[in-house]
Amino acid sequence: MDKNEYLDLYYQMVLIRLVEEESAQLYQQGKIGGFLHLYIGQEAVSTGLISARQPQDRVITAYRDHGVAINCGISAKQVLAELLGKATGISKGKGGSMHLADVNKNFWGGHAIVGAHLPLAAGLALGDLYKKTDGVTICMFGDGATNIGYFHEAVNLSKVWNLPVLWVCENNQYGMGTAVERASAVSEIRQKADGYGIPNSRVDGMDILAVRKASEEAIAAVRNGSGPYFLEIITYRFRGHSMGDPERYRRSDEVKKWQENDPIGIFHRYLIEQKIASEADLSEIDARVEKEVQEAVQFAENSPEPAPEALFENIYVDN
Ligand SMILES: Cc1ncc(C[n+]2csc(CCOP(=O)(O)OP(=O)(O)O)c2C)c(N)n1
Ligand SMILES: [Mg+2]
Repeated sequence: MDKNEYLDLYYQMVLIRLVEEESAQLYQQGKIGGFLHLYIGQEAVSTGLISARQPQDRVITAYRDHGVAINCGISAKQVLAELLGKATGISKGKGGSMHLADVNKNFWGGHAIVGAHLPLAAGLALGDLYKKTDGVTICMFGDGATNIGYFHEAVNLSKVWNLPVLWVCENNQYGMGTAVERASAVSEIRQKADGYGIPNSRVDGMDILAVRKASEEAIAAVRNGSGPYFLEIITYRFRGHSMGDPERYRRSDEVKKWQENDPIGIFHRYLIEQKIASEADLSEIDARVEKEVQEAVQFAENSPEPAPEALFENIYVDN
């Protein structure tokens, strides 16, 4: 990677962090309806993973989707406007936090039902196999999703049909208030892939370069026709499951310990220590992101609500 590529990864992670911090404030001001699940702490996962994809590779995820959308090229403006339910949002203000999507950027959403997008990912991958493209479907989901029936059905079928899909489990240690060891029969989630004969590995999700390298290798293997691959990425959500979570299920010293391993801080130190970037380079990015996010908030707040007629639009696909 050249210097600009390193700096771009840093930029994307800081952008996600600030968009999420702003979202939390907007939520507390009552400007965002419904649930809001923040990605703070997990930025290195999607930034490293999606930096390894080619444009023909599809990305699909669950409801913790703001960061994933940004990594797929959706702007902070379009994300924040969507969170505020505005017509200028990426889903025209009708999807909200859990339903960001832009098929033109090969980002297939944001899905609210735990595990339900895994069969969709299998279907997308089947489409690519059928049409003989060399696209890989990258399907991201949480540790909790791996205890759901849909997970097992989709993962099994992916091996039976040798689908070009990369299964990516973001193991952030909890599904709502339930710790992994209380809900999963195996502590290493990747072991579930063994049951379906799918090659798998586990990587530190606080180290963006480790995520990127593992993702590049996994995507290349899938693209080369060897069938599905399963990557477990170890991470932690620094905030509650969603806004308003009293977090009675975990100790504050546990949260603090993980926060000392902040993926942005780790990468910042690495860039300085390796003399890839200077403090001035990184401060310039921090300032640029701050400005970009403030402009995005203004844009979202000043944008119009969807018109009443919009209720009847985007119901059916026009062919
Ligand atoms: C089928 C279904 N069951 C239950 C829920 C309620 N629910 C929402 S998020 C969640 C936890 C999922 O945890 P995980 O997959 O680890 O994702 P994370 O929130 O940690 O990113 C649950 C049980 C749901 N949305 N869908
Ligand atoms: Mg989880």
